[in-house]
Amino acid sequence: VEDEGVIDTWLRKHRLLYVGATRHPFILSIDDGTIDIFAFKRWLGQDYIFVRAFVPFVASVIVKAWKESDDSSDMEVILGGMAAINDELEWFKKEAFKWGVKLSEIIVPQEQNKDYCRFLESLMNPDVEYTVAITAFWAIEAVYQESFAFCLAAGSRTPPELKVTCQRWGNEEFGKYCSSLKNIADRRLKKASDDERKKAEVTLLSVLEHEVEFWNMSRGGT
Ligand code: HMH
Repeated sequence: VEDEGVIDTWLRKHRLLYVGATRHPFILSIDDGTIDIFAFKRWLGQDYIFVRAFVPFVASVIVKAWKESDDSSDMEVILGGMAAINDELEWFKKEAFKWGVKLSEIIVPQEQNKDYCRFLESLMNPDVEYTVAITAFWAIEAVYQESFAFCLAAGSRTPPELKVTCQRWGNEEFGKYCSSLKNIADRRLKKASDDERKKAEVTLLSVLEHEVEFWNMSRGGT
C-alpha cells in the first residue's frame, strides 16, 4: 500500500493484537450491557492509579518534544493532552464518589497495573527516543479512544450510567486529538532510522499487550 503511514501498516500487521486491545471482553460487556459493576469499579480505581503514573510519562514526552522535535506544534498537541489528563484526574474523583469507590483510601495496585506503570517509567528514560515515546503515547490514548467509542456506536446497549465514562474517551474531540498524535508519530517514523523504527514497533506491541492485561485485570482475571 503506497501512501499508507507506518502506523496503519503496523496495525494491519498486528491486527489480532490490536483488536484484542480495543474489543476486549471487558469493553464488549459494557457495549452489550452485561458488565459486572464490581469489575467496572475495580477498573475505575485501578485506572486512577494508572493515570497518575501517566502524568510524569507525558511530562517526559514534552521534554523529548522540546529537545528533539522538528516541528514546534508537537509541543502544543502534547500539552493539550496534559490538560486533558488534568481534567481526567478530577473526573476520576467525582466518578469514584458517585460509585462509592474510595480513592482517598489506599487502593492496592494490581500486578498488571504495576507492570504497566513500570513500563511507562522505563519509557521516561532520556535514552528513549522521542519517536519511540510519541508512538507509545499515541497507542495508549488510541486504545481507550477506539474502545470507548465502540460502546457509543449505534446499536450499542451501554448502560446509561456508564455513558459518561465512554464519552470521556470516546468523544469526537478526543478522537481528533488521537489523530494529531498519530500524525506526529507517523511523521517521525517516516524519518526514523530502521533501528529506531524497530524499537517503536516493539514498544507499540508492548503497549497493546499491557492494555489487554489491564482489561483482564479489571475483569478479575490474572
Ligand atoms: C490503562 N490506558 C489505560 N488507562 C488510560 N486512562 C488510558 C490508556 C488512556 O488515557
